Amino acid sequence: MRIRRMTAPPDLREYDEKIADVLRRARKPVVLAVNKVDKMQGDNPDIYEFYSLALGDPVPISAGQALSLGELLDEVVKHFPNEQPEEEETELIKVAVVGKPNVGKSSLINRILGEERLIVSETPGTTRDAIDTYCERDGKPFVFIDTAGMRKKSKIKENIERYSIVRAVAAVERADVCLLIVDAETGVTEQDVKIAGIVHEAGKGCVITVNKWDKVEKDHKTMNKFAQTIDGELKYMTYAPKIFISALTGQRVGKLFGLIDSVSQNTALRISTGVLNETLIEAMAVTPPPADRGRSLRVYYATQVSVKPPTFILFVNDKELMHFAYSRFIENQIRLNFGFKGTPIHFIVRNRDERGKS
Ligand SMILES: Nc1nc2c(ncn2[C@@H]2O[C@H](COP(=O)(O)OP(=O)(O)OP(=O)(O)O)[C@@H](O)[C@H]2O)c(=O)[nH]1
Ligand SMILES: [Mg+2]
Repeated sequence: MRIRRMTAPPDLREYDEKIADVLRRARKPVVLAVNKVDKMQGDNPDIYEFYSLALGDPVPISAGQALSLGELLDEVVKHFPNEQPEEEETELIKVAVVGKPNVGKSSLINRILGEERLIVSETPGTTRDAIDTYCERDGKPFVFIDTAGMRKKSKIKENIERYSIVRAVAAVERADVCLLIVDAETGVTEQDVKIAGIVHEAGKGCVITVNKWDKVEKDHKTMNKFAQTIDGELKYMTYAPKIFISALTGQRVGKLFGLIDSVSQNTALRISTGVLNETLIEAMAVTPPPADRGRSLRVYYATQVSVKPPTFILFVNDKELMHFAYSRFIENQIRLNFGFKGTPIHFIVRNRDERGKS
């Protein structure tokens, strides 16, 4: 806002022109207020000369007599950006499709898109680059990232393959949810365990997607048995939902979206401190921590500090007493009560006297 005195001596007028010049060049909205106009009624021929500043219509005011200040503010407010609450933008869900070579990663994305956009071949190692494809489902935007099949490191001879792996790992880093594609014919292999480890360590949501289900001879028990075997092989990832699909026939491919969406939401789930503590106090009263050389762990207080992945701080009497089995117990209690299907959960354990530090 520029306020100009009504009666300015000639040298000050020159000064006004200089300022007006700067303001015009700044290309910012300007409201030109002409001050010391002590008579608001009727025509005010004196303010016309201020049009020459080329800063728009001058607004006559009197600061001394508090005249027309409301009008001035109205002019100022007209330049404010429209503050209408923005429609909540649906967040893009980034999905990395990972798995060993030839499990059907590119086939699956093609099936999702309903077109043969990505190259599919029986030759393992067909896809070399991570490729992003955008699609919408029920108004929700998704990006699927096709990645190069990850092989055992020892077998990687060529640099080009090593870089494909680096890019696949980078795709995991970028993703909200990973589809870990497992071959129904071969079951979970050592290689799958390694790839699952990468996804888990990265703290990403995961859906275990068993592909080529069309190739398996099955009865009503096959799926459950398969799921149990996966849980046995991928012990640290039992939180991940499993789905049995065929990229070839399209079986259950449509169901992936709902699953991805719910896992993505779970990665960002927040539990209020009150409810969390109530739940933990109750669970720990029923199953107290075991004593270690006469001393028992005490958890005083828990609070969720972040999401993606959901991370909890536990304040305890002595963190040395927090053993794996008991942190597993706490994790299971949290999952039992609040869900978190498909996302890893992290814990930070602190001694109570560390509270407030760092
Ligand atoms: N029977 C059957 N074959 C499939 C299915 N999905 C993929 N295939 C076949 O498996 C082979 C490999 O498929 P791709 O989609 O190229 O596999 P990929 O995981 O992208 O492989 P890389 O890019 O080499 O890592 C192709 O011959 C596909 O036709 C499926 O659900 N059922
Ligand atoms: Mg491929």
